[in-house]
Amino acid sequence: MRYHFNAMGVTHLSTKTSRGTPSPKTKKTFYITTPIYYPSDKLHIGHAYTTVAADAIARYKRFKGFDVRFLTGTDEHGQKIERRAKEAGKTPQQFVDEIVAGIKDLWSLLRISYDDFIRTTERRHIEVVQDVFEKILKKGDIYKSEYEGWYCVPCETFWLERQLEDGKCPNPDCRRPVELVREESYFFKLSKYQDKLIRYIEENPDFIKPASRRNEMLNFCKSGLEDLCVSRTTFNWGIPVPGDPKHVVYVWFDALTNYISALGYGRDGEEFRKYWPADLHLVGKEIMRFHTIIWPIILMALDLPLPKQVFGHGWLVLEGGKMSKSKGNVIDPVVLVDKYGVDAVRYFLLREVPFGSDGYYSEEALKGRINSDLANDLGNLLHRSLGLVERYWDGRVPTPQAGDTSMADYAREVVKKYEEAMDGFLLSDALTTVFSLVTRCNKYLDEEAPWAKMPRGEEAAASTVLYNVLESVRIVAGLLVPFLVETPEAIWTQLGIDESPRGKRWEEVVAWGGLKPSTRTRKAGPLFPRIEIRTQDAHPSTEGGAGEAGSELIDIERFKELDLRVAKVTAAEAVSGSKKLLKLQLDVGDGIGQRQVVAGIAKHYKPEDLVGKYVVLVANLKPAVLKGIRSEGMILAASHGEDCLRLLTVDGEIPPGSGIS
Ligand code: ME8
Repeated sequence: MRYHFNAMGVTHLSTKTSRGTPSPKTKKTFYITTPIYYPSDKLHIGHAYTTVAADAIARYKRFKGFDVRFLTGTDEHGQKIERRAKEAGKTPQQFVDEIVAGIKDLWSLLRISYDDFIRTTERRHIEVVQDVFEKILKKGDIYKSEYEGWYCVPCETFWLERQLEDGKCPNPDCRRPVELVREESYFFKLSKYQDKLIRYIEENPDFIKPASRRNEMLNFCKSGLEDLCVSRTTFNWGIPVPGDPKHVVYVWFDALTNYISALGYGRDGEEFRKYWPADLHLVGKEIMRFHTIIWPIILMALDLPLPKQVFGHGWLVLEGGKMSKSKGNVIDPVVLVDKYGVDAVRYFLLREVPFGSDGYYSEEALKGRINSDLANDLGNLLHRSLGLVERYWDGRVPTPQAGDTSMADYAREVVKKYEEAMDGFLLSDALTTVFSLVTRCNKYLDEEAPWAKMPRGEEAAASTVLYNVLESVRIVAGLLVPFLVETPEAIWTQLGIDESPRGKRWEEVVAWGGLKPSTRTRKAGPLFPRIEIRTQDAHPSTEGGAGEAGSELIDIERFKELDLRVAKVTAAEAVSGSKKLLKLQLDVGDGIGQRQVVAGIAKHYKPEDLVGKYVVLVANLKPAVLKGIRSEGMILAASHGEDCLRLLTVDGEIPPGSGIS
């Protein structure tokens, strides 16, 4: 299919309002874009990575009070799509319409908060591309000539003979055969702008990030830019060149223009004036060249300001290399969200890979993150602190006393570091910082052991500890707002806060002291249920079904989940009304402190025989209540039938709290 012109030819667009520097901005704006996706296949988890990252940044900026414009969309023209449609027995338009609908569904599943979705087959885009092409043509920076060279259809990229690798596409991830193209073409004078672009990159160190990609692009420019072929005549599925409709505009020239066509460049100009230049183009590293060389030169030719930053993130790869349909190793994000939930998938994508570098994807790593960070560290912290509130403070947030500011100071430091990371778009660093606060809280709770303070009558100190932990958790939920879409609300609800942190002012959410003492808490089920990691999952190549002996084995990682500690019995007494139970007080060293455990050993040990013994405690067992007495862990014993039971002890003295492995 080819776009038809009306009798008047190309629609001419008003440009009066769109030239030059936009008018001064009254409110802080933030314009962020993702690449526009090829609707040629179903999108995989690698594609989702770019968009989830952009979404987290957009949400953060909104939280900080910016007027955000977040754009994504689809790149629907070109030879690749035309061929795929033909193979599928569809017209290109039918073909892309179906896939685009699926892409939009995926973005709503992942809760991508885009403000606009541009399709390059929309009239609003086509008109702007034709206008841009014509303007540059009139200026003399596009000229007609003859192209003879190589073209890679899967990459939609022109290559010079000397760039090919063994006669094939030099893109290390493609290496497919290239096609010889000889046709009349329009060329864009990249060479004319080479020095200007080099100067610009050198004078604006933030324009290309991370720095390694900046050097790569600078070297590329310095090696000499060739004029770029910007039209094709051997297929139809594209935007016709104005006044010469046997040519269609080169798909990258067409696609890059989306960043301004979506703002109505050359039309009423309102949004364009407000949001251009873009604050951030977020793209994968393999398309940096298009975004930091071709796109800036198009903008220079139009006398428009350049985007403030192009950030090239790394790839999410599998052990066998990059995901691709041809390798048959694509991971479907829909399946993962279905299995693990949207927040777990979003968390994993943004936490696992240092933003900017490549990172490995595996389902084991995803499960590991869910279990260790979300279920154990965060979920358990909330659960056990609310458990203590229920047990000792009648389910109400305790009132802190002045004095212990250690957690408040720590939280303030975390907020500062988090802001620095987020402002540099270092998403995984920001999450690491948030979870350092979670870890600190768990440690603080263990060290301060409010459950031991209460029986000693140190209620004021215990209240302060609990308040500090709950307040830190409230702030943690706030800091997770850009990343997770359900969990921050769930945490605030359990803390008894009726509002959502989303939509509240940033300053208010992160300021220490937001949680009101006496608030009635609402402890609920775990935030993230632990995922069973079966041996077969960890070793997918292991043969054998679930019924075989091998499947009973656990791996070392699973064993390490047990926190086994040496504990010294400091007191023991019978539990009234029970013939089986003894109540023990244990010293578990400086790290964990005192623990009270109820053990079913009364038939085998007298209380006085136990004091001074070194026993083995499972320290990370969920607390339980036996005969109305709280038991914080379990001591291990060997048993043989009903009558024979022997406690596990250690062979000689060792400091209480020592780990057992
Ligand atoms: O390049 N890991 O579209 P696209 C991380 N239409 N990111 C990945 C990835 C992976 N395994 N696989 C893909 C295009 N991506 C053009 C863009 S913009 C004017 C035109 C990222 O659908 C990739 O790096 O091939 C890119 O940023 C995005 O998905 C879209 O890729």
